[in-house]
Amino acid sequence: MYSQGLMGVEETPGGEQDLLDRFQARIDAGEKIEPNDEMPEAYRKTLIRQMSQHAHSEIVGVYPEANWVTRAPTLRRKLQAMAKIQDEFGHGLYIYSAAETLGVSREEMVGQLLSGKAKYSSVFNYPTLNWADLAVIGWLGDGAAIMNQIPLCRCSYGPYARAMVLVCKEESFHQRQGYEAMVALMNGSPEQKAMGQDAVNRWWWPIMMMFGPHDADSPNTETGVKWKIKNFTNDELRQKFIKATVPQAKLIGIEIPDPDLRFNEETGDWEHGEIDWDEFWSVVKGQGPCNHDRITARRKAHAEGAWVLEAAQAYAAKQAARNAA
Ligand code: BYC
Repeated sequence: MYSQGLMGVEETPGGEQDLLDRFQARIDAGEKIEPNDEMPEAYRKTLIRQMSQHAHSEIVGVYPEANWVTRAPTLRRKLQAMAKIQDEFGHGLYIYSAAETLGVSREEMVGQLLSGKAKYSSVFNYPTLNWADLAVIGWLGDGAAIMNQIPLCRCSYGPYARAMVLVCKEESFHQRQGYEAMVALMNGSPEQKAMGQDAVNRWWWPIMMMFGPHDADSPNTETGVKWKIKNFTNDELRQKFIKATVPQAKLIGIEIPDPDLRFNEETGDWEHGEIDWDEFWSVVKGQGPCNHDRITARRKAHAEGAWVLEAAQAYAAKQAARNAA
C-alpha cells in the first residue's frame, strides 16, 4: 500500500511495484523524502515507530538523571545536569514534532507511552545509585546515543534528519560533560575512583543493549537499511561504540567489565562477551528494575501538567475567536 504523504493512501491498481521502484530509486540516489511526498505505507509506519520510540526515550531518559539534580556535588555540576535535562526534553519535543509530519498526533504517541504500549530505550529502566552514575550516563549513555544518532542526520526522511543535526550537537556536549565528570572522579580519592569503576560496571551492559538485538535477531534492520532510515546495523554501531570507548576508558584508568573483550588483529574489530539477551527482552517487555517507576512518574507528570495544556488551549481558542471577530 502506498501513501501520498499526508494526503492519504493512494491505490494504484497494478502500479504499486512501479511506485515502490520509483521510491527506492529516490532513496538510492540519496534524495530526501519530505512530508508531502509519496511514500510506501510501510516506510511511514516504520518511521512513526522509530521516531516515536526515540522521542519517548529522550523524555523518559531524563528521569534517571533528574534524581541527582538536587544532590549534584557542586553548583557547576548542578547547572550542567539541569542544562542537559532541559536539552533532552527539547529533543523529545523536537522529534515528536518531526513525527507529526507523518500524520500521527502527539496525543496519540504520548497516549501509547502512558498506556505502556510504546517502547522506549531499555537503558533508562536502571537505577542511578550515586553521582558517578550521572557521569557514566553522560560519557557512555550519550556516547552510545551519538554513535546511533550521527548517521540519523543522513537518514532519508528530511524532518528526522534535520532534527538530528541539532540533537547531535547537544548530545556531543552531554557526552563531553559526562567524560569530564568521569575524569574528575578518576583523578580523585581512591573512594571516588572506586565509585567511577562501580558505575561503569553497572552500566556497561545496559549501554551495550541500547544498540538493540544482534542483526540476525533484528526484524527491522533489513528494511531500515534498505530505506536508509538506518545507515548502519545494530552490530555495526555497537562495534563503532566499543572502538571509540576503549581508548577513552584506558586513558582514565577504567576497566571495561567484560573479560572476553579482545581486539582481533585480523578483522580489526573488538570481540566482546555475549550480552544477556534474556535480561534485555525482560526489560523491553516492562520487567526491568525501574520500568514501573518510570511510567508511574511519567503518568503523574502528565496528569499534574494537564492544566498547563488546558490553559494554553483556552488561550489559543480565545485568540482565534478574537481574530475571527
Ligand atoms: N530498548 O529490529 P530492531 C538518548 C526494540 S535516548 C528498547 O533492531 P530497530 C538519551 C525495537 O524497537 C536515544 N527497545 O529495531 C536521552 C523493536 O521493537 P518494535 C534513544 C528496543 O528499530 C536521555 C525490537 O526491539 N535512541 O539519547 O531497527 C539521556 C527489535 O529491534 C531496543 C533512539 O531511539 C532498546 N535498546 O532498531 C541520555 C535512536 N533495541 O518497535 C541519552 C533511534 C531494540 O518492532 N532508534 N528495541 O516493537 C533506533 O536507532 C532504532 O530504533 C534502534 C532499534 C537501534 C533502537
